[in-house]
Amino acid sequence: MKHALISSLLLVTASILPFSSMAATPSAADAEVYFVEPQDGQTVPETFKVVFGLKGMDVSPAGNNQPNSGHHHLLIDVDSLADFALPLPANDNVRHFGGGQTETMLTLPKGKHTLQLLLGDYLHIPHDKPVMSEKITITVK
Ligand SMILES: [Cu+2]
Repeated sequence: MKHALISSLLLVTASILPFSSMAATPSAADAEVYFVEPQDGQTVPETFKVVFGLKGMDVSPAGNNQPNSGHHHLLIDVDSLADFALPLPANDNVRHFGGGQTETMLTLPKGKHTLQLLLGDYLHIPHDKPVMSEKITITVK
């Protein structure tokens, strides 16, 4: 009985919420995320510095719902993301910088790797439209 009441309340709540409230955080039209370093095609040592650049929006920590802002995610050897409407996974290939960091030291095994930056909103969800860098290729020697 209690269960039925809760689920009907949830149904009502879901149906009265406007669809737009489920939509992703808008990005700024001129927003751009890019690598300050390394450069595309660069050869780097096993541990190297990665510096994130952002124009047109502000960096703010995860959990901080501030308009026109987000935090960096570094995608390592990621070909494609499953779903831009969901919070980004956190794993070795998808690194979150929820503290609002704009650089990191990265250690990767020798060989070729791709790097790409993707801004996420306060809930780690890519913006609409996504603010994503070029995918760069580096060689770790
Ligand atoms: Cu995140």
